[in-house]
Amino acid sequence: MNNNNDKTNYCGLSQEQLDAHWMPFTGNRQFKQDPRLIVSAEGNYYTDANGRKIFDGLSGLWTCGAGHSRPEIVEAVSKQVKELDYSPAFQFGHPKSFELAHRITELMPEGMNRVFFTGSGSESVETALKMARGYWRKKGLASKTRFIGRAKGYHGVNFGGISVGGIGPNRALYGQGIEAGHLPHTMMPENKFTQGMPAQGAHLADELEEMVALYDASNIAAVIVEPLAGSAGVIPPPIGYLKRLREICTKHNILLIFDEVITAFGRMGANTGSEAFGVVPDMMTIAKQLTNGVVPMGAVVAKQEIYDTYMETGGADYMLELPHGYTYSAHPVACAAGLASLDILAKDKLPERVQTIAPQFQELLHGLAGSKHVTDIRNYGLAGALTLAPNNGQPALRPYQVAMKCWQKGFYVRYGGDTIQLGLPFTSEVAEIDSLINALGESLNETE
Ligand code: PXG
Ligand code: PLP
Repeated sequence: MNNNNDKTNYCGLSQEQLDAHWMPFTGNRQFKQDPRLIVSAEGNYYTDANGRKIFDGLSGLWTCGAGHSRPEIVEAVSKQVKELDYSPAFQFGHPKSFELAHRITELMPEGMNRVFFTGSGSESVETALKMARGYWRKKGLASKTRFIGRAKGYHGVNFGGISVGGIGPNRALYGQGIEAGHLPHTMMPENKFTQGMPAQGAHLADELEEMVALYDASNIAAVIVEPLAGSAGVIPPPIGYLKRLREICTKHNILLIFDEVITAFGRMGANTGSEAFGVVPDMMTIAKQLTNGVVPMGAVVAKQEIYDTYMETGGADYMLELPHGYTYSAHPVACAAGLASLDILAKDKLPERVQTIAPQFQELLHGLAGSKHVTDIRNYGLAGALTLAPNNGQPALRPYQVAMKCWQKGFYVRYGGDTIQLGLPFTSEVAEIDSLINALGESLNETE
């Protein structure tokens, strides 16, 4: 039982209360011995239970790029809860979902103008995969069911997402998934310490031709990749790689899905990764930054032709064209948060701001190149990561130790696998980035 007279404040929580919550992607046993509790947030900072200010070096979980507790979003959400707290998602609508869908399409590449709302990134991925299979069936090509993902890919945690995903530990416990193949990842030893997009590696996209030879295009529904791989430790695409994937997909009549749950709405210094890297997919999954993390929400954005195919083959007009949807699809409170958050993105010109400060972030981050344990550094926009050398065969140990030291120094960074990840708020000042990198450098040096 925690004792509130201790120096450490656990907000009066008992061990029973701590144990009751089975926490996601968390070392539960370790956490509950010494909980790291956050009690409030404003701008680029959290306040922890001991009243310490902590710089938010990952914008929540890549969610809160515009900074925390933005008054515009708080007001929009409060007003919405009072006015319309919930309305049925199926067969009835409310005005804000249509407004938000249209606003999203204005930020998308041309032709990507149909938006299907979900409650998260994982739900967006499942939705996109189902839409792809259904699309081919409706085209009379029912054998096109297989998906191609990529090693190190993260597409959420549901069965479709882990099947196309390429992070072993996220799959190992769960048995048979859906039919998928995996392209090789693009992290090459010769690209170590590259600033921004690596020059080498476009040829890795040609592996898709090998997979087409193996499975046959008549059996492949879609390729799904993150334009920049986030969770696996910020892996920017090699120059020319995405364009090559696009060409091969087009040639073989395979849909290309960009999973932009992390990359959409500013982090790449553009409205989308698609815009930043100059390649247009057929479908895109989005979430996180859509509501600035305030209310859970995701979406799939599809090319009009995909939507039209469903409409044209939908039968009588009272029939459902796509038997799919979530209780919380287009939740009114999420829509209000989304509209306010996209207003801020435009009003404060956040993608431009990211573009402006990204070179300074890059320079400071790569200043860690000589630090203890660091074997690689990667970055693009306001996303960056370090790979650390394993300690006695334990790759995940040092990142955890380094992140804990950063936390003690007043900086929140993400640790996962053998990497430390940074996803700075778009509103970061260069002095804040400098302090964060200094704290990270000290923490690396203090770690065995
Ligand atoms: N696709 C991608 C590309 C993602 O990054 C998801 C799907 C799943 O979204 P939901 O909302 O279901 O979690 C994600 C989520 C990290 C980290 O630290 C990344 C994610 C989630 C939590 C932590 O890299 N990505
Ligand atoms: N399980 C049951 C028993 C349900 O009734 C529902 C929704 O009605 C779901 C799961 C799916 O929930 P959601 O629509 O929030 O994904």
